[in-house]
Amino acid sequence: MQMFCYQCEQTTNGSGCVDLGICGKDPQVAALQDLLVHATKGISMLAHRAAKLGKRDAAIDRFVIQALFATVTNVDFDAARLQEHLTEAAAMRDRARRLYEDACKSAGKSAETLNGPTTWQPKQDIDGLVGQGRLVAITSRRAELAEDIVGLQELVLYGLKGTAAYAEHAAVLGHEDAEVYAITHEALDFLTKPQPAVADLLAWALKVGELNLKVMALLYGANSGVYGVPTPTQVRISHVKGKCILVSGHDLHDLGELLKQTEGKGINIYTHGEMLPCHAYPELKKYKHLVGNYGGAWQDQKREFSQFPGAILMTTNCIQKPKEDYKGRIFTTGMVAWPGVDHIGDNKDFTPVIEAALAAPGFAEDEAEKNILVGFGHQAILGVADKVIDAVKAGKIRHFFLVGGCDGAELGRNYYTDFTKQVPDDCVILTLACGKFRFNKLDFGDIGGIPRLLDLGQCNDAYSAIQVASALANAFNCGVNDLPLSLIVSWYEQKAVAILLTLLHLGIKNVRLGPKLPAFVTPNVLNVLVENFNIMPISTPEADLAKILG
Ligand code: SF4
Ligand code: SF3
Repeated sequence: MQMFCYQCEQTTNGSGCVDLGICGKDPQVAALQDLLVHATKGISMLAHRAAKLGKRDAAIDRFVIQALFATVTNVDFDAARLQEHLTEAAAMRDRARRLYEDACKSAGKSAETLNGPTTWQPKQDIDGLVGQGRLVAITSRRAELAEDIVGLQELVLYGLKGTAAYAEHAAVLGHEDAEVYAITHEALDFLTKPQPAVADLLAWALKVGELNLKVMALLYGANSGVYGVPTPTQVRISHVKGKCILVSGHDLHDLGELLKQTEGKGINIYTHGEMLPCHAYPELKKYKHLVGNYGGAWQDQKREFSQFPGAILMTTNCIQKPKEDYKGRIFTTGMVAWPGVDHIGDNKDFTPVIEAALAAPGFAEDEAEKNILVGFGHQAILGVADKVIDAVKAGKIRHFFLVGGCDGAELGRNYYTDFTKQVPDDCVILTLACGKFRFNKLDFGDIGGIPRLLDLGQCNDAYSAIQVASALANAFNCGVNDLPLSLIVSWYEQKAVAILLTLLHLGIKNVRLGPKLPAFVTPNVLNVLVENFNIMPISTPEADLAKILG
């Protein structure tokens, strides 16, 4: 059986995974995910029309973002769980139909006759669902539509998927926004149009960027509202003696709940990957047993999880096929799933994780203490804005580089390490997301007390980067594109796509993107992006630095 997926950077041969995903997604799971996206479009066609008549339903809204999140790269590899989502999708679609029909009745209008994804009826077994999924895969549209159109449809969809993941993280903390759901439904409805125009697709791509900005702000409000404003914090990156749990992903709520449930149990909690910034949040760092950060970015997990002598909890994405030696002590929660791996449900009872940690040996002794500094969200940076602005005016800071985004396994990603090493001493590096693990343990020193490497946080804290850039532009009375600031972005999955669309929505130009350009961006679409935004691929650190710094 074959599949087609080109939604992430590591896609096979830079064109598409057809036999098996490099990520480990097989054709069966690929078809189920394609069907889930299709089903979600059907729900949104109805929910969008109901919303226009003033009716919404919280369960439908939430389901749609969860379903999109489940199809993000490295999230859900479990066919049985995807089957459950599909069964629920059919029920949600019926609920959305009733919502729309009731809304029509109240408004004295007759309901439109809708076809396509609104009429889908799920087959009863996985094989049947897989067959349905294959009929609605990207390949079915590729047979009918121009490659540019399909690529742009996917650009919009992938942006929505990334945005949905952030919206879900905010929602679990009780922060939701009806407009976010309304725009998501409208965008998914738009994606069902049979012959969309290129101009409309491009406009929707930017609109999804705008939506993502709103959602990242919502998530920043949720994270800092519940756990306090991040402040600069030293984080231990060497282990200490004792039993241990490693928490990976982006979900602060999961970490917060686990910290509560493990308090006084003699278990140390370590952050992994995108959880690193959590050490800067007052209501998380107050727990003494949140002892440090372990390991690097997601693609190193097989080696690092093998060596970690405790339990492991995956909260968002970037799970890889677990090795047998830790399969019994790794757990998933939220939208993440791997067949055969224990899943912690929405009640967030982490007892099995705690038991696995107690049964594992733990670290036998303390490792020599080593620390790194995190916690430079925009509120921390803007707290010393005067100092930063004075340093720029005095010529002590020549240039800012935002070097951030996702990490991945390819050799070409050494570019980001080499680039930061070659950034001259009178320049400041801002970073965010898991790409930072390529260089965040290097010593960059400081400029008059301002650290040369400022870690803004998770990928969603691109929101903070945007706030810092806007504040600097205000202070220097210029536009963001006129600042001595260059963006060197690495991408891997769909959250990075959402952030890229946000940057384009804001009119930010000259982004250098790597390690490779997205396979779904066709040459014609790339030309449009180059003309309007001067987006460009990375070349070599030497050449890029020379060009930027003149
Ligand atoms: Fe391939 Fe990436 Fe799709 Fe996985 S998510 S199947 S690696 S393109
Ligand atoms: Fe990393 Fe997966 Fe994208 Fe949040 S954790 S940035 S790759």
